[in-house]
Amino acid sequence: MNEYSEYKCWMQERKAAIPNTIALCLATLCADQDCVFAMDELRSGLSRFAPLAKAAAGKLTFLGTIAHLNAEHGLDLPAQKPEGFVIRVTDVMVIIAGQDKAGLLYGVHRFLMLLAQDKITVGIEAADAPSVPIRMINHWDNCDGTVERGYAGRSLFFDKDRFDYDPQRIIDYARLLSSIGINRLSINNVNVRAAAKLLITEEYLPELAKLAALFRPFNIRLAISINFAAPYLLGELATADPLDPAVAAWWCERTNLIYRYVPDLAGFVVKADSEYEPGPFQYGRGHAEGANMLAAALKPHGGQVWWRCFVYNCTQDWRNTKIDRARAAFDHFKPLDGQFADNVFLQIKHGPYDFQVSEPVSPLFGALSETRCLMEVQITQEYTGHQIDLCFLPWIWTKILHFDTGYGEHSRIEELMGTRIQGLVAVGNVGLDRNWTGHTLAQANLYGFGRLAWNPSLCAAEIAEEWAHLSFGREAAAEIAGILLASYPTYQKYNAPFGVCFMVEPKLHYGPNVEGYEFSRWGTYHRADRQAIGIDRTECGTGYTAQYAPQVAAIFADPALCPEEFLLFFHRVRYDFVMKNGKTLLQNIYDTHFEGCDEVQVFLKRWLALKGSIAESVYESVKARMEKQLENARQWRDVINTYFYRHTGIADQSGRKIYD
Ligand code: GCV
Repeated sequence: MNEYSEYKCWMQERKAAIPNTIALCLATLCADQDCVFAMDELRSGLSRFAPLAKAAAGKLTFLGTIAHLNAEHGLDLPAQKPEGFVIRVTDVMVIIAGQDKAGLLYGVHRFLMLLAQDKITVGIEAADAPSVPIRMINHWDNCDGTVERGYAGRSLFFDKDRFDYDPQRIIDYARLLSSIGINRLSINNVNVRAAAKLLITEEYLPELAKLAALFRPFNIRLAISINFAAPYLLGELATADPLDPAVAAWWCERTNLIYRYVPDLAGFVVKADSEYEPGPFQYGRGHAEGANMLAAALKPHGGQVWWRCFVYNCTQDWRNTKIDRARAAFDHFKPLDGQFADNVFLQIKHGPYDFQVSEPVSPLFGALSETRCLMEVQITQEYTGHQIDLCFLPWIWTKILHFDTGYGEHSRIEELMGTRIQGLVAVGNVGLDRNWTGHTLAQANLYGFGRLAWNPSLCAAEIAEEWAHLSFGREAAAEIAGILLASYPTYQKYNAPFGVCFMVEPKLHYGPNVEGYEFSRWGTYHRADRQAIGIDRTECGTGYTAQYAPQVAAIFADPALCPEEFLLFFHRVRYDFVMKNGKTLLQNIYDTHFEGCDEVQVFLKRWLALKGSIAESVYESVKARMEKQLENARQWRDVINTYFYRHTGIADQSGRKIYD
C-alpha cells in the first residue's frame, strides 16, 4: 500500500504489486441482470489494485447467482443460505456466485478483501453466509444535524431540520457498510423529537425516498424511528391509544403512505415508555399491544417493528433500595413472551443497564423462548471513551457472544443467533468527520461490528488483524492489532472498578465522577461507604440473579465464583474482601488504576514507535487522541484512588502516590 486515506477506511488503494497476482479479465459470462451492479462494484474495487487492472492475459470471471451459473454454465456450486456466496478460483477462472443478488454483492466484497490480504490463491474455495438475517445500524441523528452520543461530527443525513447530505458520501458509506454485511440502517434518533416527528409526513417522505434509493443497490434497507404518540403529535387524533380502532387505522394509512414512497422500508424502530418517550403505558396498555398494533400496519408491506426493551423507572428515589433498574427489562418483557406478532422483534441492550464498561449479559436473551429478538450494542463510545480513548469493542462483544445463558442445549448467545436472536443491531459511530469515526482507530469498531453480526464465531484477534491489515497494510498490522486488543482491558482497569457502573460525569458520560449518579433519579447507584461498595443482587438483595437460568444464577450469586469483573455489580463487598489474587478489594482497586494508566502510557510509546511506518496524517491524529486519553486515565486513576483512600484511610501497599 502506498497511498493511505483515512476516508477509505478498510478499502485502501493497493497500487503496489500483489505477490500472488490473480489476473482478471472483466468479461462476465453471466448474462443475469442482477449481476450488473455487483460487476460494477467489482470493477471499481479492482481499480484499487493497479497491476490487476492492467493484466493482459487474465482469467475469465463468472459472476452470478449460484442457480444461474450452475444451470447455464454446467457448474457445481453448492447452494448457500440466503445472502451467502461461493468464491472459487481455478487455473482458468474466477467464480463469484451468490445464493441471491445480495449474496453476490457480499461475495464480491469478500473477494476484494481477501485479495487485499493476499489471500486469493489458485485453488481457493470460500463459501460463507450470514448467521442472522438482520444486521443493522441505528443512527441517533437528529434532524437539526446533531447526533445524540455522536463523537465524529455532525449528521451524515440531516442539517437545519432538512435532509441534507452529499450523495457521493452516502454511496461511499453504503459501500463500506455493505462490504461488512450490514443490511439495515435506521437514520434517525430513537428519541423522536422536533422535526423528526415529521419524517413520516409528505413534507419529508420524498427526500426519504431519495436517500433510500442510494442505499438500495447495496442491499441496505432503510428504517426510521417513530414516535408512538405521532397520531396526536401530528394533530390528527386526540389519542395514541393502541387499542383505539381509529389509532390503528391511522397507523395503517400512514404506513401505506410511507410505503408509497419507500416500498422496501425495513420498518420502524420504537423507543416507547422509556426515558420520557411516550408509549402504551400512558393508556394503561401493554407493550405487546403497542408493538402488535404497529406490526399489523407494517405486515402487508413486509415491514418489521424493532421494539426496544430499554424500559425502566427513570424517576427513582435513591433512598429506595428495593427497586433495581437492572431487573427492569426482564420484569417488563418476560411476562409478555409469546404475545408478540411475528414481525415484531424485541430489541434488547446487551446488558441489563446501559452499555456500561463492565456489566453482565442481559438475562432476557436466555429467558425469552417464544419471541424473536435482536441484541443491541453501542459502537459509538458513549461510556467507553467518546472516540478519544482507544477502546476496541469487538473484544467485549465476542465475550458477550460466548456467554452461556444456560437455557437448554446450544444456549450460548452465538448459538442463539439465527434462532431466537434474529440479529445484531448497533448504535453507529459515524459522522461527518473526514475519517468517519473521529478517532481513526475507532473505524475498527464499525468494521468489527459488521464482521461479528455476519459471523458471531469470529474471535477478536482475527478481526483486529484483518482490519489492521486492510487499513494499514501487512507490516504495521500486527503491532496495531496488538494495541487494539489490549485497549478494552486497559480501559476497564482505569474506569469504575469491578462492575460498578455509572461513575461518570453526568450527562456527558466521559471522565470520572464517582458520585455523579449516586443521588440521582436514574437508578444507578453503587452505595459506597467506609466499609463496602456494590449492590447485593442475590436472593438476599434485589433478587436480580434469579432472572438467570439456575446454574448461571448460582455462579453470579456466589462471590467466590462470580467473575471478578462483575463482582460489585452482583455483590456488596467489604474493602478487605480477599480476591482471587490474594489481595484485598481495595488493593485491587488501587492496583488496577495504577496499571490502567501505565498501560495507556505504553500504548502511546508503541504508537510513537510506528512513526514512519504509517501515514503521517493518521499517525499524528491518533497520537493527539492518545495524549488526551492519557490525561483522562490519569484523572480516573487519581479520582478513584483518592475517593477510596479518603473513605477507608488505608494506604496503597506499594506506597504509590495517592492524593489525599
Ligand atoms: C437515545 C442512554 C443514553 C441516551 C439514549 C438512551 C437510549 O440513556 O444516554 O442518550 O437515548 O440510552 O438508548 O435510548
